[in-house]
Amino acid sequence: MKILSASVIVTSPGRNFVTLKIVTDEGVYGIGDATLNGRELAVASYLKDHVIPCLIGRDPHRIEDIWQYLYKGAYWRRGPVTMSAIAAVDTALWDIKAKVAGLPLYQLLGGASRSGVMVYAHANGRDVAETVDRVGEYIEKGYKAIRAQSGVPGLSGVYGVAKGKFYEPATRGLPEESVWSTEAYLDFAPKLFEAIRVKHGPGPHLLHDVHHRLTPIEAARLGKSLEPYRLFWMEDPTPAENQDCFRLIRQHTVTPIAVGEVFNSIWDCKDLITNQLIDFVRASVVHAGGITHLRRIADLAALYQVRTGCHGATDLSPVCMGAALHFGLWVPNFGVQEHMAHCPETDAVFPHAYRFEDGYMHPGEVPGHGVDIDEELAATYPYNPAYLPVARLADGTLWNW
Ligand code: CS2
Ligand code: MG
Repeated sequence: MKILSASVIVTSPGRNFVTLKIVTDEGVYGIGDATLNGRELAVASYLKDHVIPCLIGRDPHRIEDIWQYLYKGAYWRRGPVTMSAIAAVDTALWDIKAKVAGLPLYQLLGGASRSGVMVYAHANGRDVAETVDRVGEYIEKGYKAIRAQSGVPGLSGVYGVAKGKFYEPATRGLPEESVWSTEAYLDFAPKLFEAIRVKHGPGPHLLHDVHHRLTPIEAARLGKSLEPYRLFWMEDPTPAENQDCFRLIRQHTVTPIAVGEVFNSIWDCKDLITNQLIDFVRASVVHAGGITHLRRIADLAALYQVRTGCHGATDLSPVCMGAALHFGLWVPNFGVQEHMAHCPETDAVFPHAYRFEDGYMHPGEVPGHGVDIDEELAATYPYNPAYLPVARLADGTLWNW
């Protein structure tokens, strides 16, 4: 079998997505997600102009060799654009291999380690009361794990709080700017989780995304102040460039820490994992080099009892979600999978076999990763530039969004 052709499909059903389609000379094809929010066209070009010419004529079954070829052969290793492009190729090749084998992808990874993949939903509200109600709505829907994000009094445009029903971070046109205040947030956050526990009790797993906003000592303070509410995790408390700073957070709090959605390779995770500075690694199929590389990250994490908590926001396409659910059904050190539901337009462009049931998702039993793309429908949604927001402090200082 040989790779006959490959194409990049850019579409915008509700939001922008980039998908790679690889077709073999035996008519079997595979697809992979290559969406990098706010920088989509950079990956599309990387694939179209640099990667696809190198794929034609190769044996699609040699997934590992092609992965190494694209990683080492690029000379310029790592980084979000390169690793998202490699991820798209890798995911498409695993899709092909599983289709040829006539098996759902998780069977090729080693079979199911559980009956379903526990997922967490996004409950967000303009204030405590609204957020507490949203949490209740998701409990009603069967979710066992819920992330809670609320508006903070005195702050407009806080991360994770929807303008409408559903939260979508990227906005059309140039980046929106919002003003951030750590003081207002630090005093407020414990009150939110106290209210949720008072209303909904000790049952639900509660998660919170700090979204890189705090300094290490502020993150330590937050973690400590949230301990009474036994969070499942506190996510991205501080930017993870200087990873030694997590030692300071660990010194002060036992609130579990999740990091890694912006990570692109095992090298970004290694020190946090081997020094027991995080409890969950959030690297995803699409941004961390595909199934082939994410397995390596998970295997390293398992040695340190660090569990997976893969990123699954709406800017990761249903193709990524499908692959992530196969990965989540297999991976021995599974923690939880993020599930931010896509809009109906997106779901129509990406028909899929995965389903939600009582707080768990299952990738389905069809051969491959179970997600397809309707190219005709996709073509009716042209690309529409959109950017992630920017945050500034009250004095205008550029801050971490
Ligand atoms: C967030 C994301 O879901 C999350 O955990 O951190 O919504 C993130 O802001 C977006 O994926 C960025 O594109
Ligand atoms: Mg996050």
